[in-house]
Amino acid sequence: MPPIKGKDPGDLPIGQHWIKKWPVRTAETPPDVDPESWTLKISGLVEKPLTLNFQEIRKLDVVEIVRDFHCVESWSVPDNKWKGVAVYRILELANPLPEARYAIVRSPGGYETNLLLEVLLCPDTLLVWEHNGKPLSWDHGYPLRLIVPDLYAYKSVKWVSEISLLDEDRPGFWEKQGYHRGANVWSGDRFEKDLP
Ligand SMILES: Nc1nc2c(c(=O)[nH]1)N[C@H]1C(S)=C(S)[C@@H](COP(=O)(O)O)O[C@H]1N2
Ligand SMILES: [Mo]
Repeated sequence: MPPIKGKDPGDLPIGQHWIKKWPVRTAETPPDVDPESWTLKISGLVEKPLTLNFQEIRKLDVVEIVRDFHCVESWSVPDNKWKGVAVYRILELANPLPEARYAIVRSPGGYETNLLLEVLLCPDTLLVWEHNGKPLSWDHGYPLRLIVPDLYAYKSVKWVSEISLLDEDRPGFWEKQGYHRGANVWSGDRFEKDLP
């Protein structure tokens, strides 16, 4: 596709191309859950484990960011407006213990990914329910999906139901199959074997 109007060529990470239509990529059977009874559990190495429902999450400070979305398969969707809450806002309610350094983020269907706690604490790491002014569709992770803009999209778990803090790094669904544990798009961290 030709360059997207208003985008600098430097906005595209190495090995990526822009696409217009946002595809759906789901490895598990999507969960069959009513959004109003949706809960998010914060577990593991926290002082106060907690469970919040969708309504309680929406009452936290709502933020909006506009960021590109990059899948490791090489497609990138430009300029997505995400609306949600910063994950750190939720984690600070649970109060992570000093030994917590890693996390596993899970969906009910068994998809999971590992993340550094410091990545979850970045202000741009969000749990979102709106995309470009409309509620996310169920296929894209409604009611709550993670967005980690600078990591490949396999880190952006759809239908997030649990964030568990750990003192060790455990690989998630794609990481067990050789995809990179860190997944930084700007350094092109696609596969573990790329490591020096
Ligand atoms: N729960 C869940 N989240 C997931 C996935 C998945 O299979 N299950 N796939 C990941 C991958 S590989 C990508 S590219 C993006 C795709 O998001 P989309 O389907 O909204 O485009 O979701 C990520 N989050
Ligand atoms: Mo992906």
